[in-house]
Amino acid sequence: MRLVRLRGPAGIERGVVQDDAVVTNGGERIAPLDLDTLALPEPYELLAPVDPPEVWCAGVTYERSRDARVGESAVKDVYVLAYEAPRPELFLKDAGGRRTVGPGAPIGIRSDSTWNVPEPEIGLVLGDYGRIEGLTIGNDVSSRDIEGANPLYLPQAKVYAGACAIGPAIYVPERLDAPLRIQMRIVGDGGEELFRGETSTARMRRSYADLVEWLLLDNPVPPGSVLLTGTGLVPPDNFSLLPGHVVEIHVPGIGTLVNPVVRAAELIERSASHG
Ligand code: DO4
Ligand code: MG
Repeated sequence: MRLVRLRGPAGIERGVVQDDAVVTNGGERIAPLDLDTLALPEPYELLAPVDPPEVWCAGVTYERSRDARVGESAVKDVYVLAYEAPRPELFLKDAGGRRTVGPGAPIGIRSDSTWNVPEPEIGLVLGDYGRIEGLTIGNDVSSRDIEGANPLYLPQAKVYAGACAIGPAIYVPERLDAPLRIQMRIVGDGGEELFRGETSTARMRRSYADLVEWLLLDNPVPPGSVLLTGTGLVPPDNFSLLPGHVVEIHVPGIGTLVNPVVRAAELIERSASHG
């Protein structure tokens, strides 16, 4: 089952994907829709499938991520230690939804960074008591040069306007432990393919349940929050996102999360001019 959230003439509604349509909670059938991106016809707008009060991220949960951080960082040991330790790396990515966007909306890159990257990750949508209600796709957009300069700069490398995208749907699988393929493509402003790669959650060192248990330990995470579970897909070190690029993250079963790239400062300017 795939659940979506949308804005239409009746306001914000929830719906379920059925064949080639979305059926809203009010019983309205919206078609046609793109079965992959779940883009809806006019005047409907697909939104992030949940409006999370908080977004948390786990880090260095894949060997590929550990190796990338060891390569970039002035302080290499912290990543090896966090990869191997029972306690995972967990950090707060967003609260109040100020930095999180939905499908089709622009993600941001920092003006003080020359090495900006997408991080395609599986997102756990949490209910009461940390129950995993479903899975979505997340993009933990990050600055690798700021992160690599000093681990204490992590919040600046990870938390800024447009640094997180989620969507297009919440997928409720029959079995949570079934491995998922994560594919990412980055396209240039002329439509040329700049990067294509694939990984699988089978390569994750930790289970979803373990990450949630650590996250909720002595920590009142509100229901509806999302936990991104770490990236296992890292573009080559000479690649950096630029305005005009488009990031497409595809997970069979969930769909494709597509987001164009703009300067984070532009997102701040836009929100200021909209009051
Ligand atoms: O401290 C590094 C962050 C790692 C991360 O975000 C990831 O592995 O996805
Ligand atoms: Mg990440």
